[in-house]
Amino acid sequence: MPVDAATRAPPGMAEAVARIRRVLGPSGCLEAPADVEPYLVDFRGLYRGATPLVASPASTHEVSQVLAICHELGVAVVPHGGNTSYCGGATPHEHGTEIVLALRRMKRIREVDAANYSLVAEAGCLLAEVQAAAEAADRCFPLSLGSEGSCQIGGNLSTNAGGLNALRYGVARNLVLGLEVVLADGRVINGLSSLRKDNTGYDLRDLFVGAEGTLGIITAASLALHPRPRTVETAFVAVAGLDAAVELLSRLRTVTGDCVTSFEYLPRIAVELTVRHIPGVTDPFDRPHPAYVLCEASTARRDPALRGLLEQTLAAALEEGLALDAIVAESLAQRESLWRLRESVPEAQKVEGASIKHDVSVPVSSLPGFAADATAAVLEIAPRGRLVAYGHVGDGNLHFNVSVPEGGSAGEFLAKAPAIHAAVHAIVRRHGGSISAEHGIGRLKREALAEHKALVDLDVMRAIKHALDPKGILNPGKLLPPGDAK
Ligand code: 2HG
Ligand code: ZN
Repeated sequence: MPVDAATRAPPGMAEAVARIRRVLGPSGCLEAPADVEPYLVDFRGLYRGATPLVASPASTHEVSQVLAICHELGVAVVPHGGNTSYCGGATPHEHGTEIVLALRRMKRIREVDAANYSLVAEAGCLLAEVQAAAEAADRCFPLSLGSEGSCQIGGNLSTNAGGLNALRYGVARNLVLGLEVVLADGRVINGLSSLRKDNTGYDLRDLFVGAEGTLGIITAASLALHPRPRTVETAFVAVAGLDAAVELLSRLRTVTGDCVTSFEYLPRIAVELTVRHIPGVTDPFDRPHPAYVLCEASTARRDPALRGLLEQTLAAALEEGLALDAIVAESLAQRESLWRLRESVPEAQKVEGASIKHDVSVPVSSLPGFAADATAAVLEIAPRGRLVAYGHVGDGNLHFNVSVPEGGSAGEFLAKAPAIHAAVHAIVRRHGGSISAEHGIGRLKREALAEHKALVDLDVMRAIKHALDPKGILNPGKLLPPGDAK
């Protein structure tokens, strides 16, 4: 009995809830409205769902039992991590015919193998806890996001999170060695290998990374660690725009021997909004500039020369007019305050009012051309819209966001969202880019996926979904386009 978009609970729901209660006991089941409430609304407040049960298994075996019950009775399951998704991927639908499966009680670091540069973490570990476990072994788990204190590693892998260090270390997918996954019918793939080399057929691990819980539930992961950086230098540089930023990135990568770890771009308005709305944030310079770059370079060596290389490159850039002003952080406190400025931009934009967001990527070399074309297209539709295009320029990922006009009506502005999305996404496509660089598809971008993915790709995705979840119980109505995976 596939659970489709019907608004009626499947006939097996009451029995499923009763059986799950017996398996998990009271500590693993939330049913009171006040307890369930935090699981019903997504991080951005775009969706409000309903559910009769939030099941929180404490072990892989319990996840397996819950899924076996749901599979048998045709009850849909919505996996839920730290609830920091931007696309509503972890929120149940309004009709209340799905149970939520929260991984928060699976929080053990099962193993740290310093010599193998790997660790095994359960899905409910916070990203910050994984980073801390690596650091305690004098290693580094380099995935880093603004939400690392609340997002969970299972969610990071299910959405293939990107974040602030992808330029140097890759995205979540590049940091996984193996996965333990519970399939729709409750069977467990025990793929927690910590090998770097294993050519024994199809790579099942990669199927589940970025699948947003539609193919299986990731319960634990074997993660690749890196040497801990011992020298870290952070610079904040004023530039004229994206052209200058891209040229500066190229120079810094060459001069430092590819030690650039982060390269984040902020237009002037992003600094203005954070200074206006986030207590304690100040403009690092004494006069305004059109745009800025927050750049970090690091190496696992103790290397006093790194700072010199950064300073020399910036001095030459200032001389040529490629950079307009620059500071290199003198202390940990200064470094942290620069990062606070950058990481507060989403919050500041939210406080400022309604916004229309795009999470896109194009080749780094195409960023200036893309941004010029997309800016013109947006301003044609919303002439007073305020462009807040910022982000991970080092890996070609721009959050091409538009804020409501100053003093303008949110309703009128948001009514233009479909036209703005269509225009921006068409330009992304022209520049060989992606309409979702790091936030995933979830519920929000299913229609856009249908428009922008090739038909053959969608066919293969559907075939995989059908093979792994023939009853369509895993996170229905997410990721695959409407009409596909119910
Ligand atoms: C970031 O890079 C996040 O700060 C959020 O991915 C982006 O709010 C956004 O659009
Ligand atoms: Zn981002």
